[in-house]
Amino acid sequence: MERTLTILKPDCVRKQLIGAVIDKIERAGFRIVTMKKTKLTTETAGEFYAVHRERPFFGELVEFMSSGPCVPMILEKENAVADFRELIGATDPAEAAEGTIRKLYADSKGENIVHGSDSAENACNEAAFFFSTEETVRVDR
Ligand code: 3AN
Repeated sequence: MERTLTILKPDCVRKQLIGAVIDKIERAGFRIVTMKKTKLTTETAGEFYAVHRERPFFGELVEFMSSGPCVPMILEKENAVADFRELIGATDPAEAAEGTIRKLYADSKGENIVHGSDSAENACNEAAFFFSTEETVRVDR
């Protein structure tokens, strides 16, 4: 079993698509290990996306990610990282495959509904960013 970290981004929450997106996620065979609704500040959003600090869209990304509540979740499934990225589709919804979450619901590269970790190692670090070890372990007992 592998874990990945997703965030239902502020556009997903604003459009009242939390349920629709979770439905897609569960139907695709992912188990929700833990989840919560929270709100990033510009500081915490900047920390989460620190690898993109030098990119031209960093400011826009931080503004957007702190613009409203979001829903981070840890998901579990065999091959979770790669399978989840397939389920959400390309970063740019215009390039995302038919039936993917971003193709269905996203407006742009910036406002693209969901985040998905790009490696198992990053998934682990990103999970620790939002959830305590206690939270990720106790729910399974
Ligand atoms: P992904 O989330 O598909 O792994 P990355 O890692 O290339 O995409 O980008 C990280 C985040 O930065 C994306 N989720 C997206 O919201 C944002 N982003 C990427 N490219 C752009 C862009 N050209 N303009 C605005 N935001 C962008």
